[in-house]
Amino acid sequence: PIKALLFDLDGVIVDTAIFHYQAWRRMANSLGFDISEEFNEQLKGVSRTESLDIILAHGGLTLSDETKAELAARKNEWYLELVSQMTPANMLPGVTDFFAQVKAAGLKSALGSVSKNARLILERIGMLDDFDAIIDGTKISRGKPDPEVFLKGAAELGVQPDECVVIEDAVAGIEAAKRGGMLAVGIGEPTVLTRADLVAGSLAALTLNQVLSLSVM
Ligand code: B16
Ligand code: MG
Repeated sequence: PIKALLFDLDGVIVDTAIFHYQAWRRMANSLGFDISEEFNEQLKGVSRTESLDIILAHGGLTLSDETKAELAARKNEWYLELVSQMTPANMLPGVTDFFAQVKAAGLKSALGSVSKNARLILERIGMLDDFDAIIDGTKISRGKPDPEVFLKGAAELGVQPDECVVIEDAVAGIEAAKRGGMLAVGIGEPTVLTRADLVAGSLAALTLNQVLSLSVM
């Protein structure tokens, strides 16, 4: 039986991808090249340092570790300027209602995000107390598609991986769930999230019953 739901943050609960994109774009522009919104897709669910490597490769730049650390810090400052303006209005459609269903059903919930800013974002949108466990970028050493973030979530909740459903918008995140032996619900396009057990356009288009029926299929 399904005992717990593990939620990704960016793309499932809030749309911070647009802020990451704006901050990375500002950094790329400062180095003399540009990145498109389409290019930004591959950065979803990928850690800050890995994202920087992908962007620098795109711009054809090889930089020292010291310079890269400076760039990552500067990007994060620009990103946090945008995050500081967030309010509960930045929650994606359907989040509040879906969490009410999860609570009413007596299921556990955890956050599984590779972001080091996850707690700050949850605080901004008033959801810091809504999770039984929070696993973020400060608690893991490997980003998605490694299953570490979700396996730690299951362990902290005291449930087995096969009792968990991961809700994710990124290809890397669905892959992480599958490698961890968990069911996966994709938020996005079925043509993109091909490995998900079920795909919905948003949490507003998903019911808890649909998720729970995955375990008897
Ligand atoms: P930070 P998630 C991920 O969050 C984002 O999707 C990804 O674009 C970002 O680079 C990563 O967090 C690290 O974020 O720079 O704040 O530590 O989707 O796992 O919730
Ligand atoms: Mg995500």
